[in-house]
Amino acid sequence: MRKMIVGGAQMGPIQKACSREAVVARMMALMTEAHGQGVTMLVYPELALTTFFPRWHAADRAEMDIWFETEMPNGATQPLFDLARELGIAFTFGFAELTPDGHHFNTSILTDRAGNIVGRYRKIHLPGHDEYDPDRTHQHLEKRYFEPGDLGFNVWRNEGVVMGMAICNDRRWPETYRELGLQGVELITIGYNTPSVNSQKGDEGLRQRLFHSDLSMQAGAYQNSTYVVGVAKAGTEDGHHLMGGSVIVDPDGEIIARATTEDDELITAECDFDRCTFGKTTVFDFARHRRIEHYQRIGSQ
Ligand code: ING
Repeated sequence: MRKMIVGGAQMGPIQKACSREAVVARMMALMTEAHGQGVTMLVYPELALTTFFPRWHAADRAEMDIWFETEMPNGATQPLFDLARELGIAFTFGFAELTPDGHHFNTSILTDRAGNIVGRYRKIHLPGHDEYDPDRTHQHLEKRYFEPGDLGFNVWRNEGVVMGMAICNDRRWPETYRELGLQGVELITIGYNTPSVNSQKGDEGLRQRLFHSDLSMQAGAYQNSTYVVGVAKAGTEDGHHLMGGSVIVDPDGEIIARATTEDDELITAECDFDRCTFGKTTVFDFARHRRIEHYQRIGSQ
């Protein structure tokens, strides 16, 4: 019986003026609350340490390097790793990564319950555009400030569970889930920062945005018989609204926990990872049922 209480640490807005230290203090408060509820695996949002800076255009991209971390853990985040070790909580969180050789990624790391980093993922599906777009009401310049991830989709056996990571826009692409599903994933963590107002189509509204977010994660969970935990950074950052809607989805695609606010909010659910086995050995027994000779091969249109 592999049961674990999993937590989603939704975070409210982070203003441009907010320091890393103040943000980490909020993350530690959520971790302490999670400990009180028996959580041993905690999921934080995408770009959890800073405001969602890709909404801003900078002519000189190097101006945005202030939002990036050059090492992890570092001075600002070490207290979070120390607390996790003390409380015995594994966690994932997203941050902007600047590598020693000058590459920029939208990154997420995974730790074990002793605070050791056991996995790293760099966001592969970057939405938006790379040059200022005057036709948009809101800029979404992830393609300007990040390179597509170069590590692929991987899983790690962590605390007895096969875990994988994705980030935000990745959750809208079925390939994300299937690449992890083919590796036997049982828990997919997905932090996100999703603007509630579309910068292209007329405002399809928050309701449909939340629907598409749930739809994507519920389908991915069901079709790969895995838990999926989607965790928002939410609320209004310097006048720009990000939707909430953090959820925990079970291997049948059912939502078993959902945030109700747009602030720092902990959601939890008891996850029994042996429940992933049924789907993987029946309806979604990939070896028995998939017919890859009929599927699109890499490189073909
Ligand atoms: N944000 C958004 C996301 O995929 C977006 C971008 C919003 C795409 C709405 C399509 C529709 O949730 C990030 N950071 O990827």
